[in-house]
Amino acid sequence: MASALKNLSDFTTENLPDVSGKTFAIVVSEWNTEVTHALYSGTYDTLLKYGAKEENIISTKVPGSFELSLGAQKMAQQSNIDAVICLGCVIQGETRHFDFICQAVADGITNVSLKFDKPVIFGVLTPNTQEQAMDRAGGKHGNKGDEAAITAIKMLGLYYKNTCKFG
Ligand code: DLZ
Repeated sequence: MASALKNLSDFTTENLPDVSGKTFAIVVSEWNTEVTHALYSGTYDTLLKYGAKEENIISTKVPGSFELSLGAQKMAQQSNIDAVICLGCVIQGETRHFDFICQAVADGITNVSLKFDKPVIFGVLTPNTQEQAMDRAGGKHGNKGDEAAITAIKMLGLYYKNTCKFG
């Protein structure tokens, strides 16, 4: 399984752009709060660790992951916001809600990102169980919130650097 090979909190941090003047919005789903709060802590701390300023991080809640797209749109349309990070956790259940919500939020977030030409990051866990969720929200597989923060920072590099070194 991929998660056995890769920890969500392991990433390369070479050549990160300077984000000390960039503004981040974090949109957090209230469903599965224990998980989403842990994701939020990971995101917030990682943003600070890699150069973002506390005063440049805006946080807002939405009721569930389905609402993340609209929350992201409200943030992305503000000209002072440079990147948006969406955090949620949809646990596989016996209803078809899982498929509808996951598809909707993935499509919605992608659309917002393309429409506003800004990084809008998919920090949504889609595990089978609560235990798997916690393993990825600061547990044995790291924290998807950390990964979401570093992804936002790396994507901002696309806008502010025009060269890229591989290898
Ligand atoms: C309804 C629902 C269900 C069944 N499961 C989850 C979930 O696991 N994670 C999550 O973030 N939200 C869930 N929701 C709520 C929906 O995202 C949404 O808030 C409601 O359908 C109202 O639009």
